[in-house]
Amino acid sequence: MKSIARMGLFFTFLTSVFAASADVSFAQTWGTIKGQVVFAGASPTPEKLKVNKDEQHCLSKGDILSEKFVVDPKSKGVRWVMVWLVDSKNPKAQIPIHPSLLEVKQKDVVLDQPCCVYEPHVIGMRAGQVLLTKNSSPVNHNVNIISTGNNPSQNLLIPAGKEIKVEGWGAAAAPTKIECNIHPWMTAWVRVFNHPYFAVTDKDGNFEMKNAPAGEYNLVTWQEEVGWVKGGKVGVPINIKADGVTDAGKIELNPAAN
Ligand SMILES: [Cu+2]
Repeated sequence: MKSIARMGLFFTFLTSVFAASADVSFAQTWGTIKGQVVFAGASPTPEKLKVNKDEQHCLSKGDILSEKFVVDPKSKGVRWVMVWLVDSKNPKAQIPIHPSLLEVKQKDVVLDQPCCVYEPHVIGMRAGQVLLTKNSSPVNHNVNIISTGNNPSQNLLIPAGKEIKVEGWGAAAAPTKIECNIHPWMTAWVRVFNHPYFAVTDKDGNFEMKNAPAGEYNLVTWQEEVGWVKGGKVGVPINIKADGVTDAGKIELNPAAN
């Protein structure tokens, strides 16, 4: 008799839990965010890097240019800037994730080095994804992964045509830097998130995030040379509209201001 009463209580509890979670999912709406990171002042002339190793291969597609500031002279857009959402009150809090994005469908994120430059130069990853470090070139490279905290720190030699999977990535406040010790001009950056609302700007400085939670959030912007671009590590407020596009506008990157 006692156990039946207990079971009854348990079912009442379960029903209320399901009702509560159904309410939450019903209330949550989603929208798209877009924006553009633009360079303040005159576009910098891309610096030609000193290539003094494996020149025949490394320079086979022309000079290698610095990726510290990749600015499109026409649009003023800055490439390789990382933009992401955080909770507006607590930057470390988990933010709601759209049901279609809960599962991480793509397991591997590729970092290649086809011609003495890491491609892509900046990577955003979700916790649990695997960094597939590839060397599709005819010369040896290494991938020196430098993380703080619990993320991987290892120096891997990747022979020509080979690849190595690097696992064990969790969300981290600090970026991971990647260097090649054979070709010291090669660098790449990785940031890892516990949600899918991050983007790396394209050649015109544009970014977009789809199915983001509607409501008050903060938008954080980071670039390898200047660091925090606007609002520091807590970012600036953004009110994400439901069922539409919220334009974050132009975010100015001004190296002189940092
Ligand atoms: Cu290399």
